[in-house]
Amino acid sequence: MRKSRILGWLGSAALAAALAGAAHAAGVPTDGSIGFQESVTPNMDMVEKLHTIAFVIITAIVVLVLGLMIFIMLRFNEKANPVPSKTSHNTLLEVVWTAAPVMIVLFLIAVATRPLYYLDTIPEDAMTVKAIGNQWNWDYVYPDHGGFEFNSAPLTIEEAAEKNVPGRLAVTEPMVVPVGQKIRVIVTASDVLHAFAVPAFGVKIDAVPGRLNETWFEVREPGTYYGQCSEVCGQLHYNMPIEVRVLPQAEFDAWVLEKNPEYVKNEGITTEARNTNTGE
Ligand SMILES: [Cu+2]
Repeated sequence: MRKSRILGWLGSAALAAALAGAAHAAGVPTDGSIGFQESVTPNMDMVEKLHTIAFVIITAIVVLVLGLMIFIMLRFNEKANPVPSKTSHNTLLEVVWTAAPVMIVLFLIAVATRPLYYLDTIPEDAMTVKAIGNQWNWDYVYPDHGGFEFNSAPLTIEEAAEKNVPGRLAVTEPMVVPVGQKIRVIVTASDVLHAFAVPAFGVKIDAVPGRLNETWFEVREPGTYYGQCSEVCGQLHYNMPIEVRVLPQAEFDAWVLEKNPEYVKNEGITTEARNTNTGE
């Protein structure tokens, strides 16, 4: 009975793996899926590529070490090898097992440097949104659009079901950004440690009280993308979602107009206008 249950589990895992590619909707986790959410930013593309390289290397190491262990257990156990040799050194072997890991680490450093630098360098023409973590919701501030701000709190499971949006992920008012534009997110917290994380964007950064962290992304596809606070921050940490709505520029401008009519009237809202205003 136990065997059939294990076989059943293996079968469903294999099926889930096979379906994983197709089953992934952008921006939302799906039941039974394996691997990352579909990437919608160059940032996540890089993270994914690096992960694949490291994963291949890790798998090869695991297979090699496991194979060696099994070989040694079979070949050199007391029964198969009653009189052990007294060998204590092998210069060639020692050089190889020192040099090989060093080469692997150097290779990983070589392939990781460019993505790390890319993810860490905020483009100068990025639009800024500030995200402030609170126990247990987020505040968003738009300093480039007159500094309006609003709170983004989780919906209850009932409210989410009523609106037909994902529970524990959808919020009262999402962060909104334009598609195809570089977005700098300045992240901080008002009380304890939180973390701002959106898997489809390849973004995850700590929100630390009294300190500003920053990250950035540029989304290719309009849509709604979900993330969660990713630093254990207290009793309701499990229900501190992040929802980002990515809109075409015109719709984003209309949203800004709705949020801050005064600013739009006085200063205009296009990126060009903003850059002229700030003298960039
Ligand atoms: Cu939190």
